[in-house]
Amino acid sequence: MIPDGSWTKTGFHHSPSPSVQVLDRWRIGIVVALWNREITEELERGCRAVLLERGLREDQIETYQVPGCFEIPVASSWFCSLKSPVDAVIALGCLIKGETPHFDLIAEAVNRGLMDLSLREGRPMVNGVLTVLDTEQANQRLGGAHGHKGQEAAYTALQMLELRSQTLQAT
Ligand code: RBF
Repeated sequence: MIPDGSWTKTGFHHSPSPSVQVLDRWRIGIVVALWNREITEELERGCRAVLLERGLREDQIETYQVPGCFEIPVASSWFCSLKSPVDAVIALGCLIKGETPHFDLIAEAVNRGLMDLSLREGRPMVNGVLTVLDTEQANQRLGGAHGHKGQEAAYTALQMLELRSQTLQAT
């Protein structure tokens, strides 16, 4: 079930109700890594479900699949250099520490890549990459004790786009 706006351990996920005209114009890119595919498929499913439930159409959401998390930043930059760039990117992936010796390096590279891109482009790059010790911890973040990180990533993108619409109106 998709939660309505609520407090979770990780913060407040509100459900913006943007005006139809604003909502109609938004385009969101999802970059999903295929390593630990069963997990990332569920992240994407939950993410898309929230976006559609909040009123976006399928044609406003596009997904790029990349091999692993390390490739997420460059594919995100491709979304920004389209003739008609997306308004926000949602990055989804899963890094499992026990199986990834250079876990910290990849996690840091993805974080920095997304942040640099976000500031350069002035667009939200939502970090929905799970960094966990094992698959059990990942599953707890797919609708278990720690919420659903794919859904939360979608709420974050919507919240940032709503804020962006307000700031544009104010300038
Ligand atoms: N990519 C992930 O998205 N999650 C992982 O847990 C992960 N573990 C990896 C472990 C090793 C030993 C290697 C070499 C790569 C791993 N990758 C993982 C893939 C990485 O993000 C990237 O796709 C490749 O390194 C190719 O650039």
